[in-house]
Amino acid sequence: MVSLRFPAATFAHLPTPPPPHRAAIAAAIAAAAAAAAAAGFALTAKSAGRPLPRPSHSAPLWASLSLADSGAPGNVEPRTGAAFPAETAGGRRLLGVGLRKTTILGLKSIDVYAFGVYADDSDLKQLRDKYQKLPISDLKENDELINDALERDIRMTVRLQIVYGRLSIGSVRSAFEKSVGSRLQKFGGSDTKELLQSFVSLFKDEYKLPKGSVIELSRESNHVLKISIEGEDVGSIQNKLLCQSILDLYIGDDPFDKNAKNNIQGSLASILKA
Ligand code: DAO
Ligand code: DAO
Repeated sequence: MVSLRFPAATFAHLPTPPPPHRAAIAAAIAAAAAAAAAAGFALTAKSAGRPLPRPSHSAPLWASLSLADSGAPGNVEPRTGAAFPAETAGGRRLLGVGLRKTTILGLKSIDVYAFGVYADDSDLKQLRDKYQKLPISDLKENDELINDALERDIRMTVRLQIVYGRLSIGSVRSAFEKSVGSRLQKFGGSDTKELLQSFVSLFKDEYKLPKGSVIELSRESNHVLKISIEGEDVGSIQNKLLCQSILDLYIGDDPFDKNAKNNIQGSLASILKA
């Protein structure tokens, strides 16, 4: 049985006439709230009156996260130059960065987004009792360690920076149905179609994801998946399977970027041995 709930979706009143992209997000969030209500989820749209953060792409691409801001050189995804902060706002530590590509029309390869995977150090310590005794070389290859990271109540964030300049919401929906859908089936079996459909129906056409946009997919305590676009919460859902399925795309056994997965697992191993 899958439980689906949207405890909070946030949109803020804008203090000044907003850039078109942000206005579209606010409108889309309102529409998503209505859709969720119609579909029977508990979703509360709270008009907080707090100013929205500055859109990062009003500056040139990547300028808001310069190398100087983001610490060690390992924080730049080398093929795209996308820079990732060493920590998220919530203090989660960067474990590794990578690239999500796809092919269009069966032949042309495109870079869709760069990503960084983060985890909460204190939550990772749950895994120490089980793994600290193993040599680091084992931990770097240990599939059970990854399964535990995917399944346990460990706060993690995947931060996406859009690289592809012509991303439509329709293509995000169908990519999500395919990638996340296959993982939901892998972990959850048959009754996951409805969960997936309800979830992707919240990705409204009004959202815009221009090059440079930052999306965060966060697993909060108790398996709550929280999504934000440009620092604004767009909704959350408590669902263990969905959290696990999304993280599996990046660190599971058939990841988008194998090299990134190896680096992430290497960082996990070092943290557990420290
Ligand atoms: O323009 O036809 C096209 C190709 C678009 C490919 C899109 C892949 C989308 C991947 C998900 C992005 C999630 C932010
Ligand atoms: O790369 O296949 C993939 C999965 C990417 C997950 C992207 C989730 C995007 C959620 C925000 C959409 C808002 C329109």
